[in-house]
Amino acid sequence: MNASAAAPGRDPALSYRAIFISDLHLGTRGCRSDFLADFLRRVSCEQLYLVGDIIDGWRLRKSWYWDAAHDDVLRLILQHARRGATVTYIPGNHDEMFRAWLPIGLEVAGVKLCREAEHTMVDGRRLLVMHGDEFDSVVRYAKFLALLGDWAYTAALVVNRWFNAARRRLGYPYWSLSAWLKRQVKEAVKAIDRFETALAGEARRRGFDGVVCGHIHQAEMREVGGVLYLNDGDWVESCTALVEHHDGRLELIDWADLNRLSFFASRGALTAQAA
Ligand SMILES: [Mn+2]
Repeated sequence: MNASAAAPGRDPALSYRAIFISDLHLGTRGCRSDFLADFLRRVSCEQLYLVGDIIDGWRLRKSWYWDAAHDDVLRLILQHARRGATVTYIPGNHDEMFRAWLPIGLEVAGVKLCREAEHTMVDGRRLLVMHGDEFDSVVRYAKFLALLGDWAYTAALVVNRWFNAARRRLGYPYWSLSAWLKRQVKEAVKAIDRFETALAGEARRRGFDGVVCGHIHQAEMREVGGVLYLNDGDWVESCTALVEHHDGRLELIDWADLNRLSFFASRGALTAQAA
């Protein structure tokens, strides 16, 4: 069954058995909803997994950003469901308000809400599908710290500019932000490694052949301790999706790179052209 492949606008070369996307962060300015809508418009699939942080609820409470492309994304996801794709929505930590609905087994407009899912590949291998924040001790044990982290990152860059302007006036040398960032990157690499090891370990313990997750905005496809570690990335810092081809091949798709889309391109340019 693959009726959606014949639908107008769909590219037959972009027909997949399964598509995994996460960390869209709809409702924020950071979401590349224009690129995402382009992706969702052109692909077709039998199974679509939304692996968390789809709608950004934390920010939703403070500020809210929504444009036509954000509407398109929701409309296109529902369209995939209507055309026969099995759509599974696994809430993440930014859309954890949906986790309250998990016990009743909610299904809305063909979109099924689950805490985690199991995906069986065409060759029979079983993948555990989860967002992954369960293994992020900072987010899990101190939401306050995580919120602060988010805010602090943006603030740090602004502060640095003022800080160095003041230092210059007082005759002090420039305090290197790049050195500081390098230290942060080193720590981040270590954190990513711990995250990957934890997720792969969970899959192995529970007898799965691999794990599909998101959360850390770092697309990856590799073997960790004998199981597959598959991270589908994000649609904020990069525009990536994990797909399973009809023949069972797994692939990480970098949509911006594949289509030579520029992150500096103005929003709406793509939407206008596709409309
Ligand atoms: Mn997350």
